[in-house]
Amino acid sequence: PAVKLLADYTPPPVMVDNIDMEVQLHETKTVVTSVLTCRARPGVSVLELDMDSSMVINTGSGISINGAPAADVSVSAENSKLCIPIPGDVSSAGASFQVQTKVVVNPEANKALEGLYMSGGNFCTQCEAEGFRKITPFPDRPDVMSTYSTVIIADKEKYPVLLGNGNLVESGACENDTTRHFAKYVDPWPKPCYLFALVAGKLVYLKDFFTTMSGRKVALRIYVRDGDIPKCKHAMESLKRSMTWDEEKYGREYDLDIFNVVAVADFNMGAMENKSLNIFNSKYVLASTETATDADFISIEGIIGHEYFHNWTGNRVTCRDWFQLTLKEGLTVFRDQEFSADMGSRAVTRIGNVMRLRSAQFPQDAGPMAHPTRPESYIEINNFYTATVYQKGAEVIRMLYTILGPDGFRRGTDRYFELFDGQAVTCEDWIRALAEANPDKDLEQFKLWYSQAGTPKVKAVVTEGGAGSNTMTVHFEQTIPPTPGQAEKLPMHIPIAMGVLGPDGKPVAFRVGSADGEPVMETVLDLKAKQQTLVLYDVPSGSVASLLRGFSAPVDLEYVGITTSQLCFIMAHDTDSFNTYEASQQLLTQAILENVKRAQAGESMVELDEQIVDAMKLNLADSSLDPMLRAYVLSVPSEGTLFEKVELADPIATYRARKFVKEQLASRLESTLRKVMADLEPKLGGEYSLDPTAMGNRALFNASLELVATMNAQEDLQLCLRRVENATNMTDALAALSILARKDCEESTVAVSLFYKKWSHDYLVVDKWLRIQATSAGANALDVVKQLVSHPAFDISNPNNVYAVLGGFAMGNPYGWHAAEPKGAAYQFIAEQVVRIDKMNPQVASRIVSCFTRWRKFTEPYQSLMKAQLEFIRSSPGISNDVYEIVEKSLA
Ligand code: BAL
Ligand code: ZN
Repeated sequence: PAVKLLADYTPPPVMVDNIDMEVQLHETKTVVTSVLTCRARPGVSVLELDMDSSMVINTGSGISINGAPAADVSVSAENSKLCIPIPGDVSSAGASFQVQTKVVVNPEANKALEGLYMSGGNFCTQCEAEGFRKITPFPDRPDVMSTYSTVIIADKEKYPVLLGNGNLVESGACENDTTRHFAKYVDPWPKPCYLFALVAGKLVYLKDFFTTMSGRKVALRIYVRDGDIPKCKHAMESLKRSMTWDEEKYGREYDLDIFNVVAVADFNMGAMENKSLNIFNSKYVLASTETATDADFISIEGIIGHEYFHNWTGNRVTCRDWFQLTLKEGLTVFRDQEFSADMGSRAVTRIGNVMRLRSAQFPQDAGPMAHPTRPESYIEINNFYTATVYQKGAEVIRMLYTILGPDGFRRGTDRYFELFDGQAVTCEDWIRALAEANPDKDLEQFKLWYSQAGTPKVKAVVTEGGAGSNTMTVHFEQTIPPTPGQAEKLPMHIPIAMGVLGPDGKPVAFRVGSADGEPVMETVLDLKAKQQTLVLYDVPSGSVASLLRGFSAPVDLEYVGITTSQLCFIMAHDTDSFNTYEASQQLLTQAILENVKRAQAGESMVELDEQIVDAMKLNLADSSLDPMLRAYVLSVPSEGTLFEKVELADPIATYRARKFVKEQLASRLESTLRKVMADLEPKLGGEYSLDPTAMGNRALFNASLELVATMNAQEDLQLCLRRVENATNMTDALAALSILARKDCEESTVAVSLFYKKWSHDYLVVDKWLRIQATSAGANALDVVKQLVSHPAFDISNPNNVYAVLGGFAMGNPYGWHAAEPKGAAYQFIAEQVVRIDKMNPQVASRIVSCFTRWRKFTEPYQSLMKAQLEFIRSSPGISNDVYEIVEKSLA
């Protein structure tokens, strides 16, 4: 397959200023007629339109130019381009000309869920990145921006609701066929074709409205299946909050009369920001207390916000080419993270962001799929909707925010919209706008974050001045590890936020750079050189530096020589909640890794240091702290995070050591944990609330219960079972189910079966039930997963089901996945499923095959057995470009 290169970019030979579409919807034969108003660059004599081999096109009579049949039309060898010669008189001097095409597509046969397809008996679309070419021939690239008018025509009975982009201008019955009706939508804002969408079906809606800051009234509707309206309230409230937030924080107002959200059950990704017609995976819309967890409510708010925020960062200002994907995604993730922080608890939101970055992006940055936030080459762009482009991309924006400050950043975004509204631009354009608005800042070196892959490693050595000197010296050294295609790296611009805790634990006011500088409580060092030293003055002897506060840069910080007692001190006293959490994670990581070595050497494990136990107790018992933070501090680092800390990971030894430390925490903290649970118990009843404290209380209770349940006391297992049965909210029920599902006991079997019985009518809850089993089962996980795959509730063509069971197993259950017997049996099973799914849905297959990417990370025999499955997949006939790219890069 062809490799596409950023360096090969050339501007579009033909622009399409407007497209008029008529879509005659039929399940197996939808007829799409499009009229493109084009302008060709001088010298361009052939109009090349992207198309897809799945469409039927009559090159003889199906195409005309300015009303006359087009001559000598051809379809390229691989059926991917429609080539229409432009008669000389038509294209002269850049004049507009109109090209009409007519094609037939088959939505029912479309199981790839890209282009026009059917979900639950309704028509819907997904065009990003390159799905529009499956609907109609078009220059399918984001730098071709057009206005759209779309006439959607369908059977009136079966598809009473017809939705398109822009404003509804006309609708009614079809004159020539009374069984059909139509709706015409006009979208006046030029947009790239990846933002095209249509929906037709039997849907009901929740309606509301929003008055924009200039006083325009916007009709808001969330469309769902019959019966689901009561589950839309949270999404609607989130949408209104998003609209207000974008006005207040960025001065961005919504620009059409309607804004629709549609929930569909079959969707490859989370949601899609199509202009005025966001289409969502239903799991990110539908929520009720009984069926959705606190985490679901938070995700819904964040994703509703994310898609809405794209209206400006993505839609009005879009990407020049797909290499620039992070321009819209990194920025929009940063915006949704800040929105969530403003709506809930900032500290807790930040910890969640970083957990996600570390669990998904750090491994990617350290493996064969490592790529810069702006990749320079790809085979299949769908493979680059990655944690690097999204999560690291958001960290890049956050660092800019830190460097420029809130006002400077806002001046920069204002300038960005002012310069580029209605255009398709690049990451350089973004930096240029920020720099123009902040002439005192130099962002040249910062741009390396867009081109250099790999997680920078920052070593920090802190030394105190001699007695009485009251100085603290912090020496930093940065290195950026080699990544595929990038052996050597230049030093990056890394903002390091830091503060100092005095010997009494209180924050210290210190001076930076000279003894007569202004006293500050916190400073941000611009680390730009490979090695750099910072001297702090007025620092009392015995102070401790708190480095990389708020995780101010996406780096791997090694705080050289920090002692267990200093980490415990930070945990107890730091005013930066992130570093409180971070200290706890470092302590637990060290304890686990020490025991991994022992497990590998066949030695008995060492107990948890008393200081750590005391620090944990202190945190746990401090009811003045945010309960969610207390729960996070108590969380034991995931196996995935632990694998990243060693050269070669032994998954079984890691599992045992982690389990041992978890049991240690449980037994050594037992009385405190039980007291916390008893204190929380009365606060948990009453009306369900999404207030951060209420959510924190639930999280802390459930985290405590999970720990005490590691001791398998009958009363705790019974308590879990009762909670699965009787909890009045899904957060508590699911937490209890996940505790039991990990165990081999009577209560576990009963809980799993009664949960299904209770919820078998709700496909989103069943999806949770599938995932919990796939992620929780132990050494017998492969058998469990095989049973789930043949369970009537599992549908292999539904992406959510596949992500839950196969993804949950291969990427969310390291022990079950690696421990399956005979060794490698799980790898083989998943490889076979990947090949099977790839024939239907390459995007989903390619996400699952990523479970093999880090094969080199593991000790033998795991690595060879994983590699063998990659080779099996590569040799399977007819694999998609999507899967091929991941497999090939993994094996390279
Ligand atoms: N643009 C694809 C889905 C999202 O990131 O919003
Ligand atoms: Zn996005």
